[in-house]
Amino acid sequence: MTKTILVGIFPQGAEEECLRSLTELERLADTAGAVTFGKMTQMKNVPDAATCIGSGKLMELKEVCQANEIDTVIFDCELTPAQIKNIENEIECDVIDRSMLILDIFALHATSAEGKVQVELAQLKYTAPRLIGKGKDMSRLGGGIGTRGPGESKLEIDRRRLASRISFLQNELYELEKNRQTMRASRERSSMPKACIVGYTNAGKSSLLNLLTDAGILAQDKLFATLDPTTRKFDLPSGISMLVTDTVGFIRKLPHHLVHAFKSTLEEAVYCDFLINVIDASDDECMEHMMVTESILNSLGATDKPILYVFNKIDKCTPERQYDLRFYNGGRGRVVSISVKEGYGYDELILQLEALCRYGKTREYFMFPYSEQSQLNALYRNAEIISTEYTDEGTLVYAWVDSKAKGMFSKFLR
Ligand SMILES: Nc1nc2c(ncn2[C@@H]2O[C@H](COP(=O)(O)OP(=O)(O)OP(=O)(O)O)[C@@H](O)[C@H]2O)c(=O)[nH]1
Ligand SMILES: [Mg+2]
Repeated sequence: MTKTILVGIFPQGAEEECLRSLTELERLADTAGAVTFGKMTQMKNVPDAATCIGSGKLMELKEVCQANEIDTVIFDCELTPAQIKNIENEIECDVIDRSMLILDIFALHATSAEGKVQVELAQLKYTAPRLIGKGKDMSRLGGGIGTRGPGESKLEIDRRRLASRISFLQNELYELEKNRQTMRASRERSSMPKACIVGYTNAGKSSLLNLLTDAGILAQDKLFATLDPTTRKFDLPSGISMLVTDTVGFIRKLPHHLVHAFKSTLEEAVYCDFLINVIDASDDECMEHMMVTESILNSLGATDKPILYVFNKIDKCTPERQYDLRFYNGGRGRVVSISVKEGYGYDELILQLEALCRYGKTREYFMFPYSEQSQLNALYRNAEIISTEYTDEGTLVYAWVDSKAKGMFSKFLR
């Protein structure tokens, strides 16, 4: 077990936020297999250019580390390669930052070829320069927390090989992205409504897809359990079939390189008809989590879509919290409270999903003369049929259609 100390700095007046962020960092460390020995904070409006924290605090950190045999110190803010080197020289134990830790967890959890390439690419761009900066014997690195490579392989760091490995992986990723685009294009062609489950990490996104479709995705009380998107068909009771995609979760201060490397995965949220934003309502910081999610969706360009806010884990909420949630109006979306674990709120969830599947659609009558059978079949593929009646004139169909289908069959409109 790696023994760590967590360090955070905060500008004047932001101590509480800093402590909350450190609590989350502790969960990240735990997910990566480290135990947190203690936390240290310092009020500093501007980080020290050389060592992030001030020199007095650094001495204090050194003493604590040496007295307690600390293996790794994790900083909650981003550190430059030079800062890492300077701090390590002073305190004589490994130093990593929050981004390196997150990348480490991603490396541990990546399973698909695409996921592994995405993680390694982000690590080579972010972590590797920071490890090289340490100026240690590189062959000895690559075992501890913050320095693990995707899957079984260890992150190899060698300045000479870095550039060529990056360009190799970029080509590799380009090929894999083409695959993803082909899959996406075939989904686009189907007329089924497409929803993407988004939200903060550990909110219960995978559990929700499992509940709806028996997808069998690994859902656990760990951050970033899911990295690879999974899409499943879900048949609503009314007969509408929809496609639901579960994706990687979000977190505050998500490393920039990770967002960039995971762009094609994250873009699942862009190529859907509506979003299902799952929120852990039992978490005291759920409103903050919603803001983080919103801002990442913003940066991906996915904010123009209808959205369903799903407050999950209601079973763990106090009655007061449950009461408050009833009055949350969702800003730009619909709201439903559920407990995936207890099955609470399922019927309401289904009603909301049905409404969203019909978002932007209208109910129309079409009359198809018996000579236009092939057109009638085409309508069946592109609409949700409510009723069909055979009259003297032809087949009278009543259906939910979107504007595209309405245009396609406009000459049969009644
Ligand atoms: N009490 C309670 N726990 C839940 C509920 N829904 C999910 N969980 C638990 O929350 C944890 C996280 O669930 P996941 O489905 O893995 O969450 P996720 O959003 O997919 O998380 P990542 O993929 O790691 O981002 C698991 O331990 C679930 O068992 C719920 O309604 N109530
Ligand atoms: Mg998940």
